[in-house]
This record gives sequence, C-alpha cells and structure tokens, in this order.
Amino acid sequence: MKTALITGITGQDGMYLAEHLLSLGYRVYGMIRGQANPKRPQLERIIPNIELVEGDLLDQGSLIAAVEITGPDEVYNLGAISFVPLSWKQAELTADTTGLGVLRMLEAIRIVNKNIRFYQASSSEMFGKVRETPQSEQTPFHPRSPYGVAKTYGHYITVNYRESYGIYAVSGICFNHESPRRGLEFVTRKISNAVARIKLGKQRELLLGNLDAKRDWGFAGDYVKAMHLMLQQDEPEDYVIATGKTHSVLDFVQQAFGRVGLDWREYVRTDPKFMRPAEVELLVGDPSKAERKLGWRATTSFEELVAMMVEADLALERRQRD
Ligand code: GDR
Repeated sequence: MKTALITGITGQDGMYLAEHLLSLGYRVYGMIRGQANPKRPQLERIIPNIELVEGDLLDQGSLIAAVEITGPDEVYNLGAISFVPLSWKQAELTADTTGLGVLRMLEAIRIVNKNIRFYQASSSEMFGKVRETPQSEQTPFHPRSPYGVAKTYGHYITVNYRESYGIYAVSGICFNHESPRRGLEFVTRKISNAVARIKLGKQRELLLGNLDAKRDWGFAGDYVKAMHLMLQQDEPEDYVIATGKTHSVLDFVQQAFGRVGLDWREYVRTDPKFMRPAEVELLVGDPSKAERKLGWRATTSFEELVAMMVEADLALERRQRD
C-alpha cells in the first residue's frame, strides 16, 4: 500500500485527489494548518477515510515533522494562496506561501527521505502575457500577478531540486480547472452560483469584471488523475495539463444562463472593482505531451462542465433557505 501526503487538502483539488488516491488503495494524509481549522469537520465528513496531520507551508519545522510522521511515498503540494486578486493585496504572504512554501517542502523531502516523489501544482498563470499560442512545456513564462510570479519560483525550484539532488520532483502546469467544489470567489463558480440563485429568485444581478478574458477550462476531477500519473513514470518530467480549447468569460456566462433558460443581458453588469491591475487575456494549453506520454486526456467538455456546475448549484440553493 502506498502512502500520499497532500497539502491544500481542504481545497477543490485536494479533495478530488484524496478521493482518487483512496480509490486506488492509497493511505492518504492531508496536511491541515491553523488552530481549529473551520474546514476540518466538513473535510472529515466528505472524505471519512482521510487522515490528517498538522503543518503549515510557512513553517519549515512543521513540514519536516509532517513528512517524518506520515512517511509518504508521494507528496502532492497543492497548498497555496490561489486567488489571483488577493495576491496584489497580500503580495509578500503570497510569495512566502505559494513560492517559498514549495522550497520548504522540497527541503523537508531532501532532509527526511530523498526517495519521496514530489508533485508541484504549477499554473498556467506563469504564461501570463503569453509569448505563443497554444502554450506548451517550452513556452517562456511572463507572469502578470504576484501569484504568477510566486508560482514561477515554485516551478523553477522544483526543477532545480530535481537537477541538484536527483529527487523525483515534477511540476504539472495546470490550466484552469473547475467543479462544483470550486470556491465562490473564482469566476466560474461565481457565475454558476449566481445563475442558480437568480433562477430561484434569491438574487437579482451578477457583477463581474473583464468578460473578454479567455481561459482553457477543464474539470478538476479529470486533472487530479494527471497529477497521479505524473508521479508513476520512469523519468520525472513536467507536463502541461489542459483541454486545448479556450472560451471567454462571456461564453461561460451565456452558456450558464442559457442552461436555465434566462437571457444573461438582463442580469449581468460589469463593475471596475473586479478588474485586475494586469490581466491575463488569453490562455490555451497544448496537452499533447500529457496525451502522448501519460495517456491522459481531458474527458469533460466545456458544455458538460458548465451544466455540471449549474445543476449542482441549483440543487445546493434549493436545499438552502435564504
Ligand atoms: P484565474 O481564475 O485568475 O484564471 O486563476 P479566476 O476564475 O479568478 O479568473 C478567471 C478570469 O475571469 C475574469 N473575471 C473574473 N474573475 C473573478 N474571480 N471574479 C470576477 O468577478 C470576474 N470577472 C471576470 C478574471 O479577470 C480572469 O481573467 C485560476 C486560479 O485557480 C489559480 O490559482 C490557478 O493557478 C489558475 O486558475 C490556473
């Protein structure tokens, strides 16, 4: 039986990955931070077989202890400050958690057991102001936010520990991936939840920022399978994980409102407060390496993803009275 340690266990990807690894027969530890973490009871209810260990990406000693206590074969570093707008407001904390946190976990592995395999959740935000389209493993980075800059550090320090110490450390450059478990602050879930609430008469309008931004949106449940596959190869390598298709925020809006038979123009307004100081205008990944070497492919279409999220929010909002 293999053992995995996952940081970011209370997030969307952490939960899907834990479920996937448990279904494969893994023993799964989630690293949880803070005193009386409010997400802990919900996590233990949704994934009863998860085991939890305390640790914080800001605290080197706690990471060494977490790796020593759990004795993992594989570590998945999904923990980060992941909301791009917050990274302008708390740039230093973002650098520390999202950037240096990767170094601290790699140090814990180097010190405790160099045979542990390491997955780093890198991001398409590293491409930022894109140099070519579609973006592949060879495309140069030009991050556009403190978050993107921190992820770029995390990416390169992962490559460096692989090259310096021979650690099986890989980086998955994941494009946007969504699900009914996505936080409400991210645009897809903000839209699907608003559509459900408007349909049920609980909300009147939806305020958004840039409707023209284009993203390569996939389903998180598909993407965690690629993360696992990346740690099962003979050689450690980095991979782009994407669908290869791009859609605008407006496409998502139209599709989501259309799903419940409403005309988005009657409800959506733009508000400058949701605009970013520097925007990533267009992302579309080239997943051909992952298809060729991992045998991985995104299996959920854009239309299926939007439908899944709107239906889940309709069910949720019907259950919740407000
Ligand atoms: P992103 O995701 O920044 O791509 O990063 P997000 O859903 O926040 O934004 C996507 C695009 O939508 C535009 N947008 C809005 N965004 C939000 N959040 N709220 C709005 O009201 C709104 N209106 C328009 C944004 O400007 C942007 O262009 C996500 C995160 O999960 C990262 O952690 C991850 O690394 C990348 O995806 C891949």
